Amino acid sequence: MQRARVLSGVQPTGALHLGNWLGAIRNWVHLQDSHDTFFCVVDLHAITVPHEPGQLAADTRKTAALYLACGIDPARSTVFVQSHVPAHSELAWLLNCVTPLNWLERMIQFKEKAIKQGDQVSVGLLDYPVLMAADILLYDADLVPVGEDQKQHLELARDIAQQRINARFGRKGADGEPIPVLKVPEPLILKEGARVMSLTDGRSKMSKSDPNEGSRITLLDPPELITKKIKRAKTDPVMGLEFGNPERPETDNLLGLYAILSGKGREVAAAECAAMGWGSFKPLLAEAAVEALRPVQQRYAELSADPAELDRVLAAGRERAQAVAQATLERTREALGFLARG
Ligand code: AQP
Repeated sequence: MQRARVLSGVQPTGALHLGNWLGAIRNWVHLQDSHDTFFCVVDLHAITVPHEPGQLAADTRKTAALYLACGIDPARSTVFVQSHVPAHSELAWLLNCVTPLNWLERMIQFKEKAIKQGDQVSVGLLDYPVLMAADILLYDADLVPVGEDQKQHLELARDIAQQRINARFGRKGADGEPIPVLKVPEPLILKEGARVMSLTDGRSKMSKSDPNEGSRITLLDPPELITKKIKRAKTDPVMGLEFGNPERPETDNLLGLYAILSGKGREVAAAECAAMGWGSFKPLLAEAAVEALRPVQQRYAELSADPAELDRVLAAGRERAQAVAQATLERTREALGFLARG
């Protein structure tokens, strides 16, 4: 039986952190066993906010190398760079022309990011969810792993596919049943979808774009830096660590990180740390983080020493992705009535 196809990606907007790993990439690694997996580095999304041209290519390579270092296996997954497959931009244009503007104006992430940018906000930022719809729909993805923050965007992708393309441009088969142009994807809500919060504020998520580097642990931070960041992480004056106390978001976050990074799980970690003070807990968490990241950093160093290997992986991924994406694009062009390219 054919495996359900999954597509996901991360923007190369800076160094990947524990949130990207525990909330996304670590789950992708498990999905490889059971699904047909496509993972891209979404570099076209990275320029929807101001970016540094001298940094983009290096960050794109780094993100792809980190996918592999975290356990994404190119023999089982298609790993590629979004902008290497031009069909993403082309399908995004076709979808733009059928997507009502007010669907985009109500996207929460746009409103939040637009506030930060004031007059400088680009059309690209508004259009981000349409490009994301193109990313997903091009690969006939059955499932898209989504965190809380991306649910609204996936819903939009579903509405564009169903209401704006299939309902308007789909044909009927000989049996009278509609033949969809685009596959309507389902969200994949992961049981272990960890949401990692900032080290300096337990109520906001750990993020690449937070100007305070101390708010996140990146996957390539050396052990001394990890220890330093954890030492400085915000805590509270209460003795003993616990889960689920809304008054203690930082405690919940740090204990949650310890449970995952130590491999002990929530129950064991909570029992171990129930009476512990911060002075004992923080070195324990630092040790767990350093040990969990050690194999990722080792593999990353190996990959960095052999750039040709990453080039080969991305070239092969591009070829596989291109074949699937182009077929969907041509199907959509035909449904919309374009002259065939011959
Ligand atoms: N703190 C987090 N906890 C759990 N999951 C997270 N993800 C991001 N931050 C956390 C998940 O990582 C994937 C890729 O994210 P992205 O880089 O495409 O964009 P993002 O969600 O906007 O991540 P950042 O770090 O906050 O980036 P910037 O600062 O550039 O916007 C997604 O699956 C996301 O859920």
